[in-house]
Amino acid sequence: MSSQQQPPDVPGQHQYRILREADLRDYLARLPAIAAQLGGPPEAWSIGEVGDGNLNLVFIVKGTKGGIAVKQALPYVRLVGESWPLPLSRSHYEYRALVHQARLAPGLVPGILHHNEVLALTAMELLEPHIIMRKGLVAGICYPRFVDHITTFMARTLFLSSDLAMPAAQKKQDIAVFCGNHALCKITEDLIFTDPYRQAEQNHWTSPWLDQTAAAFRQDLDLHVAVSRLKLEFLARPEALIHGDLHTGSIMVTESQTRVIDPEFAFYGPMGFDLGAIIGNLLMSYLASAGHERTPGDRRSFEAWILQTIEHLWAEFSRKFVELWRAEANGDAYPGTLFAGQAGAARLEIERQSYMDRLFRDAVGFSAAKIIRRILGLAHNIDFELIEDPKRRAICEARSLRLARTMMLETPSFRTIGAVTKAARELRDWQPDFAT
Ligand code: SR1
Ligand code: MG
Repeated sequence: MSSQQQPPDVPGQHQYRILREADLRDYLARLPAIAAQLGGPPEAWSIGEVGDGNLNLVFIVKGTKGGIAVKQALPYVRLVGESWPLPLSRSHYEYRALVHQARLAPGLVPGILHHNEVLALTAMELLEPHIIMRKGLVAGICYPRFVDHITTFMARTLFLSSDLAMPAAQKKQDIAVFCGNHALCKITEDLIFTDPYRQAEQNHWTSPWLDQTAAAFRQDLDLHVAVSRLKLEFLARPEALIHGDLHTGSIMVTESQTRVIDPEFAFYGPMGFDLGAIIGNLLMSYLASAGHERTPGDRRSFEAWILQTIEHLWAEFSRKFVELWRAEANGDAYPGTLFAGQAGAARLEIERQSYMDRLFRDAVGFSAAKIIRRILGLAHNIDFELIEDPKRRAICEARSLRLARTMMLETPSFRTIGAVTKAARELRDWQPDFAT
């Protein structure tokens, strides 16, 4: 990684500017290692802006020898425009998080080639032929290695940045490194934990079919209490360095490889938020699937795979996390001296199970919040948006909202991941009133 290697001094280099393609070509041409990796004369490089996310520019640059991806933060939210300014510093936090994750979970994040703080720009390994996982799931593709990879990523990044693994002083220093990323946290605090439950200008949903449900969610005080408790967890529990936006659009896959991208929302927060993001997004993929059927039942085997994936995901995460706890408990939590001898070891093992049960409940609650925001809030997902017939889409969304509401209000009744998949399976063919 050559973040130190900056291009030779040229006018304007020390100022942020939004890079256009020609500008980027000149910039990259002045970075010898990158120019060599691309190969051929810079005039022959192909450069295309391919970003389809909500916040940034993403370029793919290809030369005669190879390609790279370049991400540049915009000073505003791309989805909304210049009326919603957003600090460029998110690029700094994303870079720090990528470095950290590469150390804790090697091979599961893209390699960094270059970072420029002023331009809020990072050049990365081009992931090819990987695709955004969400796109693959919409197409009904199964990913047999995904569970193993994502559970390794989550168990290692979460456990190894927690008080179970890190001495308190070191962890507090790390919290400080990321605590300036509060503007990105605020997006989550508003868009996930607040706006879907109140009148907010940018909320939207599949109208008119979901009008009543959206209104009911705005009146439902039990739901407001439940989501506010989750928000408080998000605000006040710096448990581990979380990715902060770990949905299926932040993962690139092939059948045999998985890479987690885009950790610009990273900060020290509750572990259950990352787990809930993955589980909630897989649940949406499952309940959106009926909307993508070309003939009735033609996606049943994909749907069975998704539910199995959700079950394996929790089981494997939990197994790997506890294994790390047994082997690498170098933190200040649960001091070994308090759990000496056979009796101590046995008691600690029981405590590990109760810790995992609490983490599971957190994940169930956060999953529900992630589902609700994608259907009633500002930023939706293609799992539902690509279902062209709006009534058909609304039926899939209504099933998901019903599941999410139950998960949020009756979290402790979901004692196992099997209870979650069972509830989702039972809603697969449920017909809301407006369906008939
Ligand atoms: C205004 S940003 C909306 C969403 O895009 C990102 O991917 C995050 O999920 C954020 O909540
Ligand atoms: Mg993103």
